[in-house]
Amino acid sequence: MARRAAVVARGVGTTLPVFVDRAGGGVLVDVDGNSFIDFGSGIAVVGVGNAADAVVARVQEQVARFTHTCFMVTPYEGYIEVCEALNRLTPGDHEKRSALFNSGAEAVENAVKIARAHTRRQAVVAFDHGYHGRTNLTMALTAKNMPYKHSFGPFAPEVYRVPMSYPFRDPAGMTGEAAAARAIDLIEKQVGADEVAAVVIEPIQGEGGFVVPAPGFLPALARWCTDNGAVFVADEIQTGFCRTGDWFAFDHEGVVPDLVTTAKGIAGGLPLAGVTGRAEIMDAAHVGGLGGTYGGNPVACAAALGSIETMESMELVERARSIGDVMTTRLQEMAATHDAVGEVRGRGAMIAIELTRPGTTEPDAATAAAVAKACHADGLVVLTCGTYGNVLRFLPPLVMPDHLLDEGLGIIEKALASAT
Ligand code: PLZ
Repeated sequence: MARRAAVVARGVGTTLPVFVDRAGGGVLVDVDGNSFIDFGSGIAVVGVGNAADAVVARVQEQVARFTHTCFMVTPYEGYIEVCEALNRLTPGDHEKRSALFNSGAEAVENAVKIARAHTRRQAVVAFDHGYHGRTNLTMALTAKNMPYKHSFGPFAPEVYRVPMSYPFRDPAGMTGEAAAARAIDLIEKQVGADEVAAVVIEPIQGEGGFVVPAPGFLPALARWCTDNGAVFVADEIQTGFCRTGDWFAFDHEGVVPDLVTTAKGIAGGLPLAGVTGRAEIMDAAHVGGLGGTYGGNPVACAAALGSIETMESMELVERARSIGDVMTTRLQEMAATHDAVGEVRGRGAMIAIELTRPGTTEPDAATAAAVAKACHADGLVVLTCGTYGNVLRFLPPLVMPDHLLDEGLGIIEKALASAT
């Protein structure tokens, strides 16, 4: 840590001062030999594990053949295979195209470029509590000032924010349709229906606090986009690739987005991201308008193919559902005895607890931090999130065995008891 402080910019944070030596099967082992149960998956990345056999084998084979040519200069088959997989697995059976990039933020930026080229409009609508990245345009799309935006402006123009459906904090009984009408009214009055190029939304918000919108919210927004010629962009960067108990969270809603952004879980830990969507929208960008030196790097594509193969062969969609059942049951039991737990929510292996002052919805970030710290000290990696910093989120690798899941939940229970 002293060497880190001497050479790494302080803006790059650290959740745990633990240096990893090896990792796999839901366990991180540090350089001192301590082991940690991993309920973070490197922020929802290593669903298939930190070194899945098929990922390792394909990466080793590819890295020995060639590491790079630049797909825009001389293409290679792996990129095509990843696009075929994305077009097959993302929601909807319409004709699709994909393009590959390096990071989630870059995918979101490109989705906006494509939507603008297609619609010849400029305005982009994003949501309260939304998170889309740390580049200039995606900072503008991201809601939370600290730590993501503070002192980093000015931000990209033509970005408008409207209210999310947040059942725990919305007026009691507000339906998804009513929450959508609230957002749509603002869009129509303040932005103008025929100015909107894209509506960008996470189906379940990640950094914003694992906010699951009320049923009906996402379909109503998607319908509005269709009726008004706006591109409906699903940011599935945190929710995608089996995490929520479907290949993509939008599958659950029965909603087919126009464009889908993916990253994180796509490639078993290697940097890769994608934009996938309707052929006529994707192809609106002119030849040469999309790309980047490393986008769809061959080693990252090999990792993605190994990762997707693992998800299919190990049936990780089903596994995410059963992890979700186990976590939700145990956490609801804890909520019944610890009144600091205001809500247990999420879907599949993407579950969180929101901590509040007992009997209220007043956020309690201090207790969330204390519970997280107690978990860390006891050998469990957990992450906090949420606009108010009061949400503890649990994202175990989908390959984690039941006994470790159980042990991790036991650590949370103990930490809740000691911190409250
Ligand atoms: N969209 C929905 O969750 C990344 C951010 C971690 P990148 N979330 C983790 C941090 O503090 O930087 C994310 C996301 C959603 C976009 C992104 C951005 O993906 O690969 O981090 O650029």
